[in-house]
Amino acid sequence: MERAWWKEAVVYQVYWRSFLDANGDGIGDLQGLMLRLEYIQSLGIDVIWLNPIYESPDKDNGYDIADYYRIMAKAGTMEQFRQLLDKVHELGMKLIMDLVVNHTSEQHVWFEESRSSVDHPKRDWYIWRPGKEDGPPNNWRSYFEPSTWTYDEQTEMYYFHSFAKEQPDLNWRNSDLRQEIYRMMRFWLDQGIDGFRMDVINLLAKQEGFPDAEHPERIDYLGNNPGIHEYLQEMHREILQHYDIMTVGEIPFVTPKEGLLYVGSSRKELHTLFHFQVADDMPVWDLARYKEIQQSWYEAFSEEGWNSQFLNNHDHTRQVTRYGNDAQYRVESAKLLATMIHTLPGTPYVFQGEEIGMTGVRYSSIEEYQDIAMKNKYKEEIGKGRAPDEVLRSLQPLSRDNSRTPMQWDGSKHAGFTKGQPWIQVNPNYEVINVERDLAAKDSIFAYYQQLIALRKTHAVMVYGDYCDQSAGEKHVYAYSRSLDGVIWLVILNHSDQEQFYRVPPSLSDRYANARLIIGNLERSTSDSDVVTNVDLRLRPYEGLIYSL
Ligand code: TEU
Ligand code: CA
Repeated sequence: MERAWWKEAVVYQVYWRSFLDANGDGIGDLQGLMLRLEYIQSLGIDVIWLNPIYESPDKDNGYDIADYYRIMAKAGTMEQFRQLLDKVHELGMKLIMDLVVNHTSEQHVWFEESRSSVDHPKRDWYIWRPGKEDGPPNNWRSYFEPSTWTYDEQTEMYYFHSFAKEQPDLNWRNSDLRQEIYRMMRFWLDQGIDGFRMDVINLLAKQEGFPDAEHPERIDYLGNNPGIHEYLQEMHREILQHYDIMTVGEIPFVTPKEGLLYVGSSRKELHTLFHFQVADDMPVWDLARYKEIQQSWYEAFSEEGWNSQFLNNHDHTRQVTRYGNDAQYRVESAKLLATMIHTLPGTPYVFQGEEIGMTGVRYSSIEEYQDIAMKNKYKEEIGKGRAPDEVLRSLQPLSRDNSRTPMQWDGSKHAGFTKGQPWIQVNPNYEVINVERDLAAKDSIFAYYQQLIALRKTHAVMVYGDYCDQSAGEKHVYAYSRSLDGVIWLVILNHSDQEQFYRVPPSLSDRYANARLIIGNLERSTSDSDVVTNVDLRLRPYEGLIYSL
């Protein structure tokens, strides 16, 4: 496997509007991030991924862009951005930006022009179709609305949107549009940024003719359509190959085999991807499915291709709440999940606040929620006559706002996030869960992340080692080895709130007799006697261990 800096890196995702508010308007900003770069660096982070900061009416928190060349006032100014980028580099880190080119805001001047008349030269930059018998052109559902089509009176046609109606999709068949996007990418790369996280990049190509779907609720017809690889190869040829950057595509609805088509090095498209098999198939922890997913991606990427490891981001409920145990075993399970993410094959991501074990939130009324996906879905379900309370309860566990609450810096009002009124309510547990407390404690989640991340810097086996599942048939224990040039690491993870026994497989038991503990998430004294018999290891609830064999 070829070596590369973006394979060895650990990426930290900054959802800036919830990170730190420097000017007291209740919204995080670039100045706030600037003030905490040393904090991020102290964790051992190599790359920061910054969610969209471009000019936007903010219907979908910056994913509805009105001007790709300007920075939204809430975030700050271009001058501040340049300072930020310089300081990131001075501190030895890199910065990648969100690239949102499947759609723009309806307030982008391109869309205003496109909708103005059927003859406008930019008409074809978006997707327009006449309706059918008083209805939309087909039966597709969008991510955030019951239909992908919205009727526009000006020209009496429908436009297409994969997300909200305020986010019309661009027409990538138009080569002028593509060139304009490449020009914009060049602009940002020439500022010195280190790459892109590409928003729903596999949605760019649309199905020919927009046929009705048999299962409109699956929405998978939105992605991976013929033409997508030509677009990405063109983008690579024109732009990406000329820079030493990292590209990670957000790619929903892909199997490992399809995923390889986006990130296989011989394909000349992207470096790595986020797939959503875990997020989509596992509303709650499911060890058997998780192992299967890891195995199949590992096999698909054995020759070329590179995975990304994450369990949460700004769209998905915080991992300790969703996949760990955020009550009795919050600290233990947060560290357990970290041990896993940082030792599986692929580049690991840390979503802000994960490093102190921040949890999901349950607001008591729909008014406190801000997320457009949540609010639209709520309206739709109420419209069907369902009881408001029940709808609220059913949407809470996976609401995107679970991960968007302000970063909890300390125990003061609003968790030290802002001196004003936060744009979204702080999680009430901030007095117990906050950065100040974690930094003061030796055995904190933060300290554990520091150690794990430091290990990656000195042990190539963590990055490049061959992966092998060592826990076939186990119901609660996930164990796997990573091996490289004679070094073998064995990772053993108890994903349950009960004691478990793990039997080291015969093929490893000789070496296990001389095992050295690299790191564990619970205190372990020699009297705990690691080894119960020669090969049976007693694991406490949510215990995670890495041995060098
Ligand atoms: O998210 C796209 C999105 O909703 C999916 O990738 C989803 O997470 C996946 O299918 C798993 O179910 C991106 C942004 O991250 C999100 O915040 C934006 O709202 C959206 O695109 C539109 O730009
Ligand atoms: Ca602010």
